[in-house]
Amino acid sequence: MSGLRRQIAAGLSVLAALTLLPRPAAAHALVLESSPRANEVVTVSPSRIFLSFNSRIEKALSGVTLRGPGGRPVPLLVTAPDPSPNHLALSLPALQPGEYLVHWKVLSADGHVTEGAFRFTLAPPP
Ligand SMILES: [Cu+2]
Repeated sequence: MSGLRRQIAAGLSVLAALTLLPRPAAAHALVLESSPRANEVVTVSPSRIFLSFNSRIEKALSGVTLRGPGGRPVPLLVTAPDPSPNHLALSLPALQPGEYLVHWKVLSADGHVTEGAFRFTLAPPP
């Protein structure tokens, strides 16, 4: 092994050790609960999207987008702010049946940006 390779190998093992360290309890924001729930099939157009996180989030620097059937963006209406610092709630227009993708990206109180996505389906009328 050349000196450079040895240094790279040493660096990689330090990195590996760091990623194995336990994380602080105040972890970055993740969705604990949502409405609609991930992969839920709803029969009535939901009036809003609600996300509950495991920590407080910076709402001004956080956002949610919604894509509907065919990947078309769905406008999310400005709604009365949810008073909880852990919650995001957005009003929805009436939705057409089909599959929807909710994508959220938030800045949590610990300074980390996290993002995630989940789907729900609005079933066609019977
Ligand atoms: Cu974090």
